[in-house]
Amino acid sequence: EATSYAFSLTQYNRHDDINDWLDSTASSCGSRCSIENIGTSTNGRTLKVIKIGKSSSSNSKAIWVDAGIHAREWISPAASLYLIDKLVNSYNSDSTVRSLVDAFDWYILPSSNPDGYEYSYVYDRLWRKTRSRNSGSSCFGADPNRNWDYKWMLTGASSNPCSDTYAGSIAFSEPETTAMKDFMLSKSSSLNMYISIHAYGQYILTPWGYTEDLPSDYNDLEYVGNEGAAGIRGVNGRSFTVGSSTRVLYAAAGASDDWAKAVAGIKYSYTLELRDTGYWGFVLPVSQITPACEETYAGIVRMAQAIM
Ligand code: ING
Ligand code: ZN
Repeated sequence: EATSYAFSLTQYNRHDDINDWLDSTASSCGSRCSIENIGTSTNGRTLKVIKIGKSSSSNSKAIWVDAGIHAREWISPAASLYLIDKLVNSYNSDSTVRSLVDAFDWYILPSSNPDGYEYSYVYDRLWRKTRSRNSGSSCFGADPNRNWDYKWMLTGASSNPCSDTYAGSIAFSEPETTAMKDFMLSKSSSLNMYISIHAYGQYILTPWGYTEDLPSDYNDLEYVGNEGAAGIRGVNGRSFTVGSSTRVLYAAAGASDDWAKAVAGIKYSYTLELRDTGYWGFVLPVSQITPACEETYAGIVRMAQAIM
C-alpha cells in the first residue's frame, strides 16, 4: 500500500498516493469539495473524481477535466493535481481562483487509467493502454482514447489487440471509459467544457478526430483554444498549436473529446497535449513538472474565463 506522505506536487506520484491526497484535500476544503468514486479499473483500483465548486449544492455551469487516460503521459496527472491544488488552496487568497470556483463546478479525474499508470511506473515506462485481458490474445489492454462510442473504429484505430491503438473488442469495453462516460452523462446538462489532458506535442486539439470536417461551431472552439494558448505562452513562452485533431495532428476515431461533444453535447471539448515537442517526449524530467503545471494551469484558467 502506498502512503500519503510520499506525495508531492513536484514529483510523479503513485496512483494510491494520488487518491489519498484527493481525499485529504477534499476534507480540508469543507463544503466547496466532495469526492465521488465513479468506478473501478480492471485490476480493482478506484477512479476518484474531486468536485470543486462554491458550495455542496450544484452550480449551473460545470467543467470536466480528466488526466492520465494514457499511462505513460505522466505529466498529465501531475498537471491536474496542480490545478486541483490551486482551485482548493488559493480560493481565499486569489480572486481569479475564487471567481472560477464560484462560477463553475469543477469535476477533475486525475488518474483515469490507474492500471496502465502503475504498469508504466513499475514495469514498462512507455506503456499506453489499459491492462484488461483480450480473449484469444496474449497482449493486454485497449487504447482508452479509441474506445469511446462515437464513430468507433472508423479511422486511426486498430482491431489488433497487440497494437497501441487497439480500440477494444467493442466501444466502452473498458471499465475505465465506461465509468467516465456514465458520470459525464449524469452531469451532461451542466457541463460546458470538456478537457482531456494528454502529452506530448504542445497542442490544444478540438474535435473532430474522426473526420477532416470541422464542427459547425468551430470558430467558437478555436477562439477559446487560442485564449488557452495565449495563457500558456504568457508563462514560459511555449507555443501550443490550436486546431482540430485531424487537421493539425492525425485522424483518430473513438477519442473522448469527439464523444464529449457529439454524444454528451458538451460544446467546448478539448484534448490538451502538454510539453514538450519531442526532445524528452513522454519521459519529461521531474525538473519540468512545475513549469509544465504552471503553464497548463494558466491555459485552463484562460479557457474557463473565455466561456464564463
Ligand atoms: N495523442 C492523442 C491520441 O489519442 C488525439 C491525439 C486526441 C487524436 C484526440 C485524436 C483525437 O492519440 C496522444 N498523445 O495521446
Ligand atoms: Zn495520450
